[in-house]
Amino acid sequence: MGTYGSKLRKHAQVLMLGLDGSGKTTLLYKLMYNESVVTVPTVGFNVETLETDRSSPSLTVWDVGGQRKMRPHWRHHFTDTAGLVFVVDSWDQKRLDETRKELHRVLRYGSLRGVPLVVLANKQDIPGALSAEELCLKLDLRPVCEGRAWFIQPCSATTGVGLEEGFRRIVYLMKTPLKQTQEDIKVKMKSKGFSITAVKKIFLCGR
Ligand SMILES: Nc1nc2c(ncn2[C@@H]2O[C@H](COP(=O)(O)OP(=O)(O)OP(=O)(O)O)[C@@H](O)[C@H]2O)c(=O)[nH]1
Ligand SMILES: [Mg+2]
Repeated sequence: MGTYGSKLRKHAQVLMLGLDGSGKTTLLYKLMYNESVVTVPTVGFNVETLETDRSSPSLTVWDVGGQRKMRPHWRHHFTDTAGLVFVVDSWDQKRLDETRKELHRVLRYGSLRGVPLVVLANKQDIPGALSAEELCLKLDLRPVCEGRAWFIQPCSATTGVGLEEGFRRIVYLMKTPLKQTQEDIKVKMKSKGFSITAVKKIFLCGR
């Protein structure tokens, strides 16, 4: 099943990174408890387990602080990462360049080679937020993700829209051989009846 497939057992580790303030902690707790929590910048990390359907591993999600001083610690979490979720503040265009640099830097690490990636285009509830398509271009996702299964998912940690789809997608990518194209994945998910409602039922039954 390839490099990342071998790491996919009963529990799979998903590493969630992104600049400070991108919304990682907010979305983790929205996903876990459907609650909007008041966050403080994460110093260190939060770790939570998300239950999935029986045919998929449960996810141990590591939410690591994104402040500048925290970023050198990101690499200590790379080993055993089966899936990477990178959260972007889609509204904050001033930090896009910094976002792109950090994402590209992470993807260059050898220990993350072939690890599937979902970029969460967060804060879509704010007027003026860039769309997933715009971010895809501005972050140079296509070239930097060559040789890796990846997807960009619009979402809002405030409303909860798109969060389950994003995590459902990382599970799917972790289970799917790399050679399947993004188009194949779309078709297959549709034929399996993975509608948003179905996702709600199957995924996160531990809620
Ligand atoms: N409008 C809006 N605000 C959001 C959203 N997600 C997060 N926020 C806000 O963004 C701020 C930062 O959110 P956090 O979840 O603490 O960000 P973080 O990525 O965990 O930041 P670090 O822990 O410093 O890495 C908070 O004020 C959140 O309420 C969103 O989808 N929409
Ligand atoms: Mg945080």
